[in-house]
Amino acid sequence: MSLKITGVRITPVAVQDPPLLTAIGVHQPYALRSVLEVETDAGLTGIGEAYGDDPTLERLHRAAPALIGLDVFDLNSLHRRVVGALGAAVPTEVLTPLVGAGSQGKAVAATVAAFEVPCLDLQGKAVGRPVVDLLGGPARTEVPFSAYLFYRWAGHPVAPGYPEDDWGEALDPDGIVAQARRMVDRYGFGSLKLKGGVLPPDQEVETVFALREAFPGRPLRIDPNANWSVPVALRVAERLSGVLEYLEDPVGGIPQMAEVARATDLPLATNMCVTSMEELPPGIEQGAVRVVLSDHHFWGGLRATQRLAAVCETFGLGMSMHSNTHLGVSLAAMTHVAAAIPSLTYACDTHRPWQREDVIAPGELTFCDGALAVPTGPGLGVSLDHEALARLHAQYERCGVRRRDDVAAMRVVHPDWTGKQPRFS
Ligand code: GKR
Ligand code: MG
Repeated sequence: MSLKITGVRITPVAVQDPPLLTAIGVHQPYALRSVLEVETDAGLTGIGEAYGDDPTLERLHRAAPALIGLDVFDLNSLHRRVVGALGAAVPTEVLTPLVGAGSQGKAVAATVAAFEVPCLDLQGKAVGRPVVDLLGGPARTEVPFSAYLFYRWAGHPVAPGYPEDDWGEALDPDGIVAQARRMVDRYGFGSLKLKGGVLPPDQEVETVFALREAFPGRPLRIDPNANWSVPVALRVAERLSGVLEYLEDPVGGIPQMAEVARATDLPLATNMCVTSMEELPPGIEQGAVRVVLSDHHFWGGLRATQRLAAVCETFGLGMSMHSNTHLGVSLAAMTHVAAAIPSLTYACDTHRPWQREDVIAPGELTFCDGALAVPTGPGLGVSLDHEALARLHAQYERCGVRRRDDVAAMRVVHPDWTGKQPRFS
């Protein structure tokens, strides 16, 4: 059966996003994603999801024409064609500094990943099997996710009329415990992750203690996205020794992470200092991390995430999964690949509970006891809701946001805000 690409549609969308506070600022009222539809001569269409910021869109549009005629089973050629189309002057800007530094390799990997997922969706649709089966079959039939807790404001400081959510403010331990309670009651999450690097570190430690008291026995994590100096990280690590499942990116850079790692018994995890194949050797040699958070969006796709898993297993590193704001197509892809990696034993991150809008048909992916059942339908096992896609594309056209910029969003309230890191030293 011929299954050659005849067309690619890239639709940028904007989704409402709450005012979640981060190490460098605050989320904008809209987060950007793009939805990919890859058409074939067999009449089948494969779907995928990528970031929707301008640099990503530029890379996707540069690569797309080179994919016409590609057999969707020929994923090695997909890689070669993307490299050829992007050329040496590939824009290397990353979505946010919260996922580490940009590089040419990472830009290529992100572009390959964006098109690999629809190709795998198409392969699955062609043979009538779910993507997890194309990746070697399920090591688990359900994938556990963690509750992703954020300090946050009740509403965005924007023009009246913006439809705020009803989660309310969370700026202290009680607020975060209440948020966690709601996440746990609603979705059943077992592990809890606190996005830190926002308040003075000792206050964030108090929040972790409050979570431990409110949810005894549940695995806890904190992730200040490299907003602490080494001395601050060492002090926090001492206070949280024995309390955390892992400490994520306390400081920036492989040598600094290695310095902290040498001084604590807490496992350090990262989605900032080891985020690409070329960062693995120095990260491993220097002993900077014990857990790598994978993310198929920037590691090069679902198969590259499996290659990452092989390296992690070889060197005794654990694996978890990172998330930015995303929609249901990515959630399906994350679930398939997590299910296919036996050593990915930590509950995965997901921003999904923070989104009220989606591009997939309602009710297709539902958390039950904190986990998602791996879709069993052909391909990704989810389908696009074209009306929703059109609505969210219109929202993209209207909203004017074209890049993620937590610093600019914070300047609306604090005009002198720089977002410079590390803020706490
Ligand atoms: O979306 O605010 C956010 C997150 O902080 C995200 O950008 C990070 O990359 O969740 C991520 C992380 O674990 O570092
Ligand atoms: Mg992180």
